[in-house]
Amino acid sequence: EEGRLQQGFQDRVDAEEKIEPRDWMPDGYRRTLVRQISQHAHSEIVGMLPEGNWITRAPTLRRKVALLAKVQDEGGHGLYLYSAAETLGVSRDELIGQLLSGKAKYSSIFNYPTPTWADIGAIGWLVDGAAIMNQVPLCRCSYGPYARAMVRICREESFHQRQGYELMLALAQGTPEQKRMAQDALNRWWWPSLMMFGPSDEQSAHSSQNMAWKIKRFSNDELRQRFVDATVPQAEFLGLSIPDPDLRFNADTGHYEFGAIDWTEFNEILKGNGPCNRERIEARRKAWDDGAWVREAAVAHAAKRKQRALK
Ligand code: FAQ
Repeated sequence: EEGRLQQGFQDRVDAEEKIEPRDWMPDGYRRTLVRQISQHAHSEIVGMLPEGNWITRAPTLRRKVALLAKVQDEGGHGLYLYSAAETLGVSRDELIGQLLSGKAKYSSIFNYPTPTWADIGAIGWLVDGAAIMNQVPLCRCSYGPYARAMVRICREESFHQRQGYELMLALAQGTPEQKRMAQDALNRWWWPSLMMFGPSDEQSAHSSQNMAWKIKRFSNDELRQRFVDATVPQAEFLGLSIPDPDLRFNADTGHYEFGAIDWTEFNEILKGNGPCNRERIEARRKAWDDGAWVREAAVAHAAKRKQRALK
């Protein structure tokens, strides 16, 4: 019976049918989706912190409005993604508990600091750029609720990426000091952005199964290469240099070759030892505790309305 269900499930996936919440699915498929979607949701929510740091200090009203909208979009993405994860039978409280206890991961990239205004440009350009590269294929993910959430998220990420690139362009064409600031931000965000795509294909534990289930459509290394190929010409247009002495274009393959990634740094961040890991979790804990009265009030209000409706 189990074997027949498994086969029927895989046939549907192979036929590009969407799997919906009430459909039968293997336990492993459910588990990996809860893991990935909740990690993605946590990333959006923790990802509001590095940029939120600059909302009160944006240099102009125009920049402030754009940044405020971007950070608000990230909050929205987190909420859709928690809802998508809830369709798999976990509660939001449980997922948030896993983030706050350190059991659940969120993207390594959000454990780096944002000391200058140019970091806001670099995050939009590189971090959202990498996010789009990884997330556009997720719009075709076999799990319906996740795939549908990704469509709107990718449209918004695309606005975020342009906002960041335009900010970098303004700095790169500004005073020598502004240009130095832009270069410094690129130097600090380049390698962490490449790490966002996850471990190399040989090290990636989940890739082959996730590709068979059509959760993932491309491997970590394939997407990382596409990102490098798309981004190097953008850096050239800005007149900035990529901090990689080994970077070169291979005319035979049509791809850029790049230097070795420091996986020790990546693994340390995953273990909780990055520059801002503790600060990020502390900020989320405080937000959760400070929000307790809102959750209690919402529950009390819902109970009162129900009472009134019964009368
Ligand atoms: N950071 O076997 P794989 C955003 C973990 S964009 C931390 O290759 P998989 C938008 C992985 O979970 C960022 N951990 O795993 C934004 C696994 O650990 P586990 C979020 C990482 O799932 C922009 C282990 O390593 N985007 O938020 C990372 O097949 C600007 C082995 O890895 C998504 O989450 C990492 N970078 O592939 C917001 C996209 N990489 O769970 C604000 C959806 C890997 O076994 C501002 N996720 N790990 O303990 C995915 O596409 C996949 O989950 C991958 C990893 C590609 C991240």
